[in-house]
Amino acid sequence: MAASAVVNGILALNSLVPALPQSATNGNSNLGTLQAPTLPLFVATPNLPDGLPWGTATVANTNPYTTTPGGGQTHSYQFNIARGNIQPDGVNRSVLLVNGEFPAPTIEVNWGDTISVEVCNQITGPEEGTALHWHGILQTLTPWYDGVPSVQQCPIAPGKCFTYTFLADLYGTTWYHSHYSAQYNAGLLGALIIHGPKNVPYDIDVGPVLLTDWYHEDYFSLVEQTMTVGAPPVKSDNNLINGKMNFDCAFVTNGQHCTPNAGLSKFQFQSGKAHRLRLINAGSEGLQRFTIDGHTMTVMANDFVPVKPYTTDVITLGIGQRTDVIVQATGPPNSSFWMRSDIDINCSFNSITNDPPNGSSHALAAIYYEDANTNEVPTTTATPYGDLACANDPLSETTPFFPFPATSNPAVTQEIEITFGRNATNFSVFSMNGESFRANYDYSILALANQGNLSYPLDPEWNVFDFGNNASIRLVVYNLFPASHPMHLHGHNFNVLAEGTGIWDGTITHQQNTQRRDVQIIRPGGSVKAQAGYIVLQYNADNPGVWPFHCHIAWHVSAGLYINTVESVSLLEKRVIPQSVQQTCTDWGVYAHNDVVDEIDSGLKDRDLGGLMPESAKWTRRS
Ligand SMILES: *[C@@H]1O[C@H](CO)[C@@H](O)[C@H](O)[C@H]1NC(C)=O
Ligand SMILES: *[C@@H]1O[C@H](CO)[C@@H](O)[C@H](O)[C@H]1NC(C)=O
Ligand SMILES: *[C@@H]1O[C@H](CO)[C@@H](O)[C@H](O)[C@H]1NC(C)=O
Ligand SMILES: *[C@@H]1O[C@H](CO)[C@@H](O)[C@H](O)[C@H]1NC(C)=O
Ligand SMILES: *[C@@H]1O[C@H](CO)[C@@H](O)[C@H](O)[C@H]1NC(C)=O
Ligand SMILES: *[C@@H]1O[C@H](CO)[C@@H](O)[C@H](O)[C@H]1NC(C)=O
Ligand SMILES: *[C@@H]1O[C@H](CO)[C@@H](O)[C@H](O)[C@H]1NC(C)=O
Ligand SMILES: *[C@@H]1O[C@H](CO)[C@@H](O)[C@H](O)[C@H]1NC(C)=O
Ligand SMILES: [Cu+2]
Repeated sequence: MAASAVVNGILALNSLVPALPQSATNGNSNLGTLQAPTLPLFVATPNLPDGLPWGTATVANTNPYTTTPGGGQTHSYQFNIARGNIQPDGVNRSVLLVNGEFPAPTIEVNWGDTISVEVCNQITGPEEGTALHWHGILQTLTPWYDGVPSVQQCPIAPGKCFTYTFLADLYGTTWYHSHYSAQYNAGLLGALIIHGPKNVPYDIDVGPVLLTDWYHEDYFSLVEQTMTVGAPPVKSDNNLINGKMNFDCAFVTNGQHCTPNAGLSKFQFQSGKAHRLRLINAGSEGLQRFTIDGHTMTVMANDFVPVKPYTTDVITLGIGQRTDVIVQATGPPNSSFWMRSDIDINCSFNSITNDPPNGSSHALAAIYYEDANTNEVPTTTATPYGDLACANDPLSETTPFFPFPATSNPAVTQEIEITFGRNATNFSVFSMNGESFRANYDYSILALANQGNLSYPLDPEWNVFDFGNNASIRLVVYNLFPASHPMHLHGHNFNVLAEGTGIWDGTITHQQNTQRRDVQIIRPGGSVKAQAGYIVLQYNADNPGVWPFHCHIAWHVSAGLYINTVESVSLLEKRVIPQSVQQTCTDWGVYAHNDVVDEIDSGLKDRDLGGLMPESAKWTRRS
């Protein structure tokens, strides 16, 4: 088959009957099929006002950072993580699945509910540690359930289970993923939906639309490639919507079994109705540009922050970012349209870049109105969006519904420079203020901080920024690297005071009501500060804990683009860490003593200390 035939063929196929069954492409998941239900899936709590835990709270009248509705339910989940072989785009590869599903199961709760997830590590052949992070959840009062190994827990050892229990403290759209090395690249990611007050009316909640760049190699090889001086950059092989896409089998490079026209995701629209789509960039590197042929989109929230609605043709999402949009179904009842998401190859790397329409950087899914034949191939044309910067939409476009002004005199201002280079033994690494992060899985920095210990000998590579008891923190970040980075802070929605290129001149956009979110893209920069990309972020120290601040590109964080911020340390010292969290370190210590752990990236290093620390030095429970 000619190289171009299959992928070009997506647009020239006679029908969209998938060549593979859903079980072959996505295991037990029904996402991406017309059988995937709209949301909500559950009935609201009956004995509460309006059946809703948040009663009369609205987006505009309630400060979500100080208020969470009481009386919520607890939703319990059991997650078994194991290896599997699936063909999401027709190419057979080994992946990591939760309960046999790719994407992993959608978690769906109400604001104020408690989420309890028992995670069992059943990864074998070979074994690996794991840990799940609940992106954007504040974890106020439960900083030990944030899920970053070596920071708030030790990895969940093979054969062990660990239960995360935390409050759904904000509402909107997010996701969860492994935070162990670049493991989520192998498929360990899923949507997390928290229903709350609505700032824009709509009829149908279509649910998550996960946009993920996709790779045919295993993540460990890709991390090795990332860290090898002189090696070409890691490039994605395809781009998926809800875990599905076709691939041109002529481009398979390593002999994997490949089936053409494996099957695209399909969505159902009702003519005349308003649809909510929850867009999530859950990929490893690619910056996504999302469009729907023949439709505009109304933005209602960015990350967990509801915003005054604005209409656009194209949504830009860096890794980790979410945008909730309303799409008015203006087409006739028998119509069908292409949904598209493009990895912007000016900002990201894809292995097949002779586009359009060949490029595997272009994800497609079909939207069928109620009377359309759901196997027909849409014939609509793409919405053009011109030359866009490797950046988020201008800050001036975004106005959060609930204003949360940032103080003009933060207690501490920390400047941070992002650079790229090689370390003393010739591996490629990213650094923040000259230091590249390296984890040590035998420790939890949170547990040490809880004991008042922020003076450990390994301090430099743990990249700890101890902000003591400062009440507000401003981060002025400069990027001296020629690609953008989606920068993510755990435990907070930060105010985004400014972003741009050059030296920040002190100007703040919408000072009384800046954009807030939990990931913000910093622009590419030149190699000197005067030509750097910058972002200026600020947040109040109202959440005692150890909170990572890092680039969300899997390859960059693996290469050390990561710091730990210690917040409100004297309050942190008063917290009592649950015994089960301590147990992860005991179990990991036993496992790492007996097994050789492959060590390569920032998240996998098990530093040689001349033997492991005695157990007592690792964990002392503070009472
Ligand atoms: C599609 O790819 C083939 C093979 O690389 C190439 O010959 C052709 O020009 C491409 N078509 C477009 C439209 O880019
Ligand atoms: C996928 O690869 C695995 C492991 O090599 C193999 O066991 C399985 O049969 C393959 N599946 C297909 C459809 O080729
Ligand atoms: C949809 O219905 C219109 C009006 O009846 C008709 O003109 C058109 O051909 C139909 N389109 C399809 C794809 O069936
Ligand atoms: C990529 O850059 C080229 C050259 O500047 C430009 O023509 C093109 O529109 C850009 N693509 C996007 C998606 O911005
Ligand atoms: C350089 O990075 C590699 C890969 O992370 C690591 O194995 C090595 O120990 C580092 N070298 C130094 C001197 O830190
Ligand atoms: C690192 O590479 C440089 C040249 O690229 C070489 O001069 C130097 O000896 C290497 N260092 C180590 C520790 O291998
Ligand atoms: C802090 O913790 C490290 C690592 O366990 C240990 O080596 C060091 O002695 C501790 N410092 C104090 C003051 O307890
Ligand atoms: C504020 O943070 C700085 C470090 O950035 C630290 O030196 C200082 O002691 C902190 N102040 C308080 C009151 O904790
Ligand atoms: Cu980055």
